[in-house]
Amino acid sequence: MKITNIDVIVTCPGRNYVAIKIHTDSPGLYGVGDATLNGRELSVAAALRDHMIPLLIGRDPDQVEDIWQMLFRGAYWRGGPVLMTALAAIDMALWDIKGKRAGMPVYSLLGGRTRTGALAYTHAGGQNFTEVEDSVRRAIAKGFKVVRAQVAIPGNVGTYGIGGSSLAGAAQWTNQPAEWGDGGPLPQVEKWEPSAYMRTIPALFDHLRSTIGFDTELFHDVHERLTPIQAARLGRDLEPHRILFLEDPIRPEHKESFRLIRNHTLTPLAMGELFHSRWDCLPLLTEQLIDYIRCDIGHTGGITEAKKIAAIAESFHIQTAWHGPGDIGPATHAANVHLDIALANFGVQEMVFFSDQVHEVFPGAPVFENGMLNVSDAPGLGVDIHEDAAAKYPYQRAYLPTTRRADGSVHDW
Ligand code: KDG
Ligand code: MG
Repeated sequence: MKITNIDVIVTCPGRNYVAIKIHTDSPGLYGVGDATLNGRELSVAAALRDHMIPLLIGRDPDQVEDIWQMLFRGAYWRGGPVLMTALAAIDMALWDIKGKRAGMPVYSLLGGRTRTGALAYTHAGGQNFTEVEDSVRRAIAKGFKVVRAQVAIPGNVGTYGIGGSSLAGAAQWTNQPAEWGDGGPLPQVEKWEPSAYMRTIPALFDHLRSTIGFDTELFHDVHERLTPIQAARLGRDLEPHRILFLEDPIRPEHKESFRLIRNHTLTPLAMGELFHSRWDCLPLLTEQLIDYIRCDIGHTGGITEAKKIAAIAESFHIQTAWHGPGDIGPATHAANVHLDIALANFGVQEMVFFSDQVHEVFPGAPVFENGMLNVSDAPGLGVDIHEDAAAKYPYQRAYLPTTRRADGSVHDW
């Protein structure tokens, strides 16, 4: 069997997505992959079209590992979000083809089902503690057993994640207008200061635990904004609230900084959405510095790399919590769930409810029921792409917000 051609499809059904379709010389057999990198969509599309796709025409789509190695090591230049997102898309589409050829869902190829579904979490947020409490209660009423909680920080502008909306395509960060440059909208600029944040988050969880109780798992995403000692302090202050984990407490570059946090708190830690390979994860896994590894499969080279990361994590008692926001496409969400229901050391899965427009373009996303996500038994990943529908929604340039401190200096968003 041979790869005959690969389409790159850029579409904006509410937000931008990039998808690929790998065609084969077997009539009607193709694979679908997600190549979406929020705010850098066209860079990934160019890497695919200009550099990777020409290398793949005529190759045997069965050779997933060999193609992965060729595109990663064989290219000499390797790693980083753009190339690893492009590689992930190809990898996912090849697994999709493999499953369709075998007549099996991808989770069967990964070893088969180990659980009835993937425990899922959603996002709750609000301007104040009561709004967050209401948002958590709505999530519980929908069936969620695990909820992430974020609240507006007094004095800050445009706090991350407080929209509380898990509807992909909904503008999640609309509390500040985007600036306009000559070429169209530029990023929103948010303002963030640590001391109010450090006081507010433990108070939020005081409120939530005293109103909601301890039966629902709650946790918080710091979004890489603290220094290690601030993160250690926050982790310690949150110990009485028994959160599931503190997500992404520090920026991703110096992994060994987690030693300091770990030495000071029993609050479980999660990290990974800004990692791009298993080597980024290694120090955190081998030194047992975190409890949940939450790489984005769509930015880390796909299923082939994720199963290796999960295997290393399993050896060190670390569970998976793959990144699953609205800014990655349904094929990555499906890949997440295929892994979740096959892996021994799955922990929890982030999810969103896609809009009708997204379902129109990409039918077959995982389904949420009773607190869990599941995929169908359709062969492959189970996600398709309707090109006619995609063509109705042309790409629109968009940026993630940026963050500055009160003195105007750049901080991590
Ligand atoms: O594009 C950025 C988002 O993927 C990220 O902000 C979402 O932190 C995130 C999360 O945990 O879902
Ligand atoms: Mg996050």
